[in-house]
Amino acid sequence: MLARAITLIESLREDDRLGAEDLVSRVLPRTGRAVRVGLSGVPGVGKSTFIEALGMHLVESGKSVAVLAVDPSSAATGGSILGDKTRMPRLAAEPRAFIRPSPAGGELGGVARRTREAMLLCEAFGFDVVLVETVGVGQSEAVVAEMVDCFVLLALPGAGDELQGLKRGVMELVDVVAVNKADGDNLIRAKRAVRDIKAALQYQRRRLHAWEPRVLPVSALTGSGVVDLWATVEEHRAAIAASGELESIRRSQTKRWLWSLVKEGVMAAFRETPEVAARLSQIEAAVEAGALTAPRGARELLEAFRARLK
Ligand SMILES: Nc1nc2c(ncn2[C@@H]2O[C@H](COP(=O)(O)OP(=O)(O)OP(=O)(O)O)[C@@H](O)[C@H]2O)c(=O)[nH]1
Ligand SMILES: [Mg+2]
Repeated sequence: MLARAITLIESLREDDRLGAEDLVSRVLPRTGRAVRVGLSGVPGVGKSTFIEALGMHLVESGKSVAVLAVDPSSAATGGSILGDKTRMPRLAAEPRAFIRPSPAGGELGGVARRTREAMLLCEAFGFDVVLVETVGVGQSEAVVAEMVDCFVLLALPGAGDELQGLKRGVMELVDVVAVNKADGDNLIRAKRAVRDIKAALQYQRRRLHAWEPRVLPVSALTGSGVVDLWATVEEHRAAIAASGELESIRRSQTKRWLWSLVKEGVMAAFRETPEVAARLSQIEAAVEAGALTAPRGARELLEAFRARLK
């Protein structure tokens, strides 16, 4: 039923839209209790393996967990729904777990259009924890950080900052950095990476009053550090709940949700306006060819759009 509900809210069909809106409004009063965790990292860092380990730990401690994995198959990085399912074989077989891969849909650098709504449905269905997995490409980390309580970045031992997706903008969003693959020959390098990332985080403005970002080594493969990581997420949650920041974060997230839907609707209306549609490809081509400047091209299209609104 949950899978079908998510399919409904993800539907692009015009005649599904009202039903989807209705469903979201009706489940909304039943949401808000789950712990919402975002998980990101470069391809191959071990997100799927880690979620399997963390998910099993949660299930074994009596919690139910929903995983919303954004399928990057359409992005340049490769990967696939099947790949993810086969990397979470134990969790996929757990009755208290739900795994939902969603196509990234080419928008927002790898986050499904309706991940936020899917997350709310999972909460309404009673899941204690919702994990949103996304590949760290484009704007996806920011988009995910904007819909969760706690944002966890998986990093690799010993890779350069650029390789890690440790872009400045991303480091400002993290609540917890987990240096994965801290096992075998990697152990020493992982410890060094933990130290380096901690040092880098010290020079950065604190985003929350009640929480200073933590860095810890984990191994999705052996399971070491997974329990500590979850304890850290719970500590984070308790701290921001006590400071009132959980409440304020969620309020501002709801406002951004409104705006993202408005933007989406305005863009759709823009493209669907006949006067715009009729000139769009010509203007795009002219701008590409350098025959028309981008500001002029944009103005022409926006004037056509505004004229229609009057
Ligand atoms: N040694 C070691 N290998 C790991 C660990 N976690 C994952 N791996 C391996 O790293 C590879 C990539 O792991 P995935 O879990 O598929 O990584 P991912 O981040 O989900 O990758 P994408 O879905 O492609 O973005 C696999 O071969 C894993 O077995 C770990 O803790 N230690
Ligand atoms: Mg994966």
